[in-house]
Amino acid sequence: MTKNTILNTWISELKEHLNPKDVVIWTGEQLQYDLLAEDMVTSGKAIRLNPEKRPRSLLFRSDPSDVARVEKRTFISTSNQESAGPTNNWINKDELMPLMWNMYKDSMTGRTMYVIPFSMGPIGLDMSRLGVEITDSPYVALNMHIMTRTGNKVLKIIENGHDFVKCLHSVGYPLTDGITDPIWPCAPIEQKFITQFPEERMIWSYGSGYGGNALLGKKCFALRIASAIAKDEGWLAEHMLILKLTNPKGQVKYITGAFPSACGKTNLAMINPTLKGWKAETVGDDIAWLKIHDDGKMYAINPEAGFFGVTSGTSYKTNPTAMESIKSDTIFTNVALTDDLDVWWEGMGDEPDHLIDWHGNHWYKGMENRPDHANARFTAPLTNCPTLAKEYETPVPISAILFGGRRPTTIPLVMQSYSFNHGIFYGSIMGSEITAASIDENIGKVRRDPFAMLPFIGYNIADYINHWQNVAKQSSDELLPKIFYINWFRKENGKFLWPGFGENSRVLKWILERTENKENYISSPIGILPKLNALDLSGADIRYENLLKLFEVDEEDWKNEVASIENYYNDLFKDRIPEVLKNELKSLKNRFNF
Ligand code: OXD
Ligand code: MN
Repeated sequence: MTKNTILNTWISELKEHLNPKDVVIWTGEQLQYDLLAEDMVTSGKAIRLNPEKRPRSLLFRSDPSDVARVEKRTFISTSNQESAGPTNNWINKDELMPLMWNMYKDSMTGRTMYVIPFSMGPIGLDMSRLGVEITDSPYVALNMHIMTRTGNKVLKIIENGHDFVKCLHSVGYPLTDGITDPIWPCAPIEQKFITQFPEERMIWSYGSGYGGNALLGKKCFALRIASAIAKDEGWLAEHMLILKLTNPKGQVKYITGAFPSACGKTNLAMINPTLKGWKAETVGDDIAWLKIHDDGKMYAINPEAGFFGVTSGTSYKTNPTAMESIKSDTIFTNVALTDDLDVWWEGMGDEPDHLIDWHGNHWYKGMENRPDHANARFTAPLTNCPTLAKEYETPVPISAILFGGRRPTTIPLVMQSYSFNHGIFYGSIMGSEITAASIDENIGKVRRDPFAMLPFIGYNIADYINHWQNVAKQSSDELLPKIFYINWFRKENGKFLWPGFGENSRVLKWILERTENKENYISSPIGILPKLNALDLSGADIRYENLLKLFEVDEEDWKNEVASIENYYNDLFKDRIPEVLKNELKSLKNRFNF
C-alpha cells in the first residue's frame, strides 16, 4: 500500500476493524479534489455555487445537532488525571481506548476510508510536524486538502521513515444493509468522543463531522497534541494570529496575538491600517507555533494552510480582506443560499428577500429565525488572501505578543508588561466580561480564558504556565518578544470608546515603538501605558475625554479585579498556583499599595 510499515500496519488494522468498502490514499492532486467535490455534488451532499459568482466553491449543510466543537465531549486521555489538569475532561486511557475501539468496530461499513498524509507547517521545515488522518468523511478530506499541506509529498517523507501523529476519525454512521446515507451523517451527542491521547501522540475522534471535531490537524493536533509535544521539546503551540507590519520607513516587524473567541482575531490578522503609510500582511489567523532560535529570538510559523473562519458578521465593511479571500475555491458550511446560487449570512450586507436557509428551507425577509447558523464557516486556502505575507512559509521573528479580551471596564486600550513574566501574568488573566448571559448573576463577571487556550491545552494548565516560563529561560527579556494586553472594547455609558478595526493600527504603531524602547510611555501599577500624546491620532476622530477614559486606571476597579483574579486562581489551580503568577499578583498589589 505505502512504503512505510508502521503506516501500512495501521491501515490494515483499521481496514479489518472498521470495515470500509474501500481505501483511498489522498494524493493531494487537484484532480482528486475536483472529482471528490463533483461526487459530493452529484450525490446531493453539497451544492455547487454559481461558478460566475463563486468559482469552484461548494456549500455543505450539516446536521442541526453537529454545528460546532463539542467541548463537553472532548477528552484528554492519559494514565493519570493530574497530567490532564483541571481544564480538561479526563478519562483513563485504559478505560477509554477499549470503549472507543469497540465503537469503531465496523463503523466505516459501506464507506470509503480516506488516508490523508498531512504536514502542519510547510513541508520539510524543521518546525513542521506530520500526521496522517484516516477518515470516512469526504467532507473532511476536502477540508483537510485546504487547511493543511496534504498528499504525495508528505507521504514520501513518511515513507522515508519520518514519524507522524495517528489521527483516526469516523462520523460514526455505518451504512449497514438497508440504511441510507443522510446528507450529513454523524452520531448522537452522547456517542461523540473527541479524544486526544498525548502520551501516545494520537487522536481518536468519533461521531462528529464538524470543524475542530473532525479536521484533526487543527485544534486536536496543532493545539492539544502539539502543546504536549512542545512542552517536551521546549517550544509553544498557541492559539494566536501572526501579523506582519511595515512602517512608512519600510521597517518590518511581526507580532502574534491571542484573544478569546469573538474578539476579532481574524479581523486583526487581516487589518487594513488607517494610519497613512502603514502596511499589514497576514501570516496566520488562528494558530502559531513559537520557538526560540539560536539567536535568542522567538520565531513563529503558521502550521495551517487555510482559514476556517466564522462567516457571521464578515462583510466588506468589517473585513474586506476576508471577503476577498473567499471569492473562489472556498467551502462554505451552514450559510444561506441565494436565488442565484451564491452565499449569504447575517452581517454580510443587504438582506435578500428570499433565501434557502442552512436547513434547506425557504426563508423570507422578516422571518424571525436567522437563515445562516451563527457558527457557519468558510474554508479557504491561505493563498487566496490578497494580503498574505510572502514569508508565510518561513519562520518569522516575533517582536510583540498581544493578549486581550472584551472588557467594558478596568482594562486600558493597551498596556505593556514590565517583564516577560509579567506578560505571562497578563496571559493568565485574559478573558471577556459576560454581557448577555442567561444566568443574570454572571453578568459583569469575567469569563477567563487564559492565553485563549482554555479548551486547547493538552495537559495540566499549571504545568503550561510553568512551561511558558521555562521557554523564556532559553533567552533573555532583551531578546524575547515584548508582551502587551489590549482591549478594543472599553465602554462608557454603553458606548465603545475606541473605534476599532483599521484604527487599531494606531495602537499597533505604539506597540512597535515600544519594542524599540521608545520613551513614549508612563509607568502605572498595572503596566506601561502610552503618554497621551504618544498615540498617533492623526486624521482620527477621537475625543480627548474618550482618550482619558480609555487609559483610566481606577483603583476601585483594580481592587475588584485583584480579588476576582485571586478567586479565579484559587478555583482553577487549587494548591498548584504557579509561583510566577503568585509573584506577579503580589507585585501588582504592591504597586497599588493594596
Ligand atoms: C475556534 C476556531 O473555535 O478557530 O477557536 O474555530
Ligand atoms: Mn480558533
